[in-house]
Amino acid sequence: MHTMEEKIMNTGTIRRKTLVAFGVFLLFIAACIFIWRWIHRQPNDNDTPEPLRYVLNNNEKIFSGLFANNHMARSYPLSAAAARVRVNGDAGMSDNFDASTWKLQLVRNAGDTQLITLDDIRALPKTEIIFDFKCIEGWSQVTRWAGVKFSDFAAHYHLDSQTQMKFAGLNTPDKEYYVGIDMASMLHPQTLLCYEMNGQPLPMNQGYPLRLIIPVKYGVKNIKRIGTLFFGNERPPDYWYERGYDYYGGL
Ligand SMILES: Nc1nc2c(c(=O)[nH]1)N[C@H]1C(S)=C(S)[C@@H](COP(=O)(O)O)O[C@H]1N2
Ligand SMILES: [Mo]
Repeated sequence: MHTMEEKIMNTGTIRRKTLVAFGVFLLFIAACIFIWRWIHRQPNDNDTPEPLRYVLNNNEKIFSGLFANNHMARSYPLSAAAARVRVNGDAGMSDNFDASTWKLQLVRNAGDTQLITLDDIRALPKTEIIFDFKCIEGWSQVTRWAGVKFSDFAAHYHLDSQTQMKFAGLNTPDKEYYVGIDMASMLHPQTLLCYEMNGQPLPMNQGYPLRLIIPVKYGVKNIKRIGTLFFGNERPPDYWYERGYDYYGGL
């Protein structure tokens, strides 16, 4: 049996505990506001406050370290491939593009650009892949693509010194969209210079005549309508990196 006194004491204890809990909560909120303000008062690197950029750069180190060419993206049976493939992103996909005069500009060295036709590329060994294409916006879709492995292309065109470099850069013909890819990912056996989707030539809005399909990266790196391909040891400019995403965009 509780006496009246005990009950009053218990109510007091409860009230005190509630006040302490509420005080801790207020302190927590204040700390969050303080940290948030501090982050935003820091200098920016590439539009991202430095503390956040620091986290992104460290993620990059971890993921580029983990990455190896023996890690394969899962492939799927033909029956899993979507018939209606989602279209996303139209930077560099201007209407006034003249497909009839398109040639891939392969910059072998500064001032040494080789022009390559779609027929040249189609003549190389063809590889097909069905994989889960993942966009950073949160959707994914199992889709079917075909083209030449970049590694086969590089062997055919004797890009030996070029593939010793750290990065490949790819731009649309109008230079409105551009990506930089680390060479290990470029040479990955699932990375394609792709000219077919679902057994048909690429649709215009999906990058006709040639796009990159790189299953070890998020959608952003799968540049549609490649105009120029070049190589270097410095990171080439990258459209979504400039908008705050991590450079490697790996999965
Ligand atoms: N030229 C170009 N390529 C691009 C983009 C773009 O805006 N322009 N968007 C990227 C993004 S964010 C995604 S998810 C994929 C979408 O490819 P899809 O339209 O074939 O689905 O293309 C990538 N390649
Ligand atoms: Mo995307």
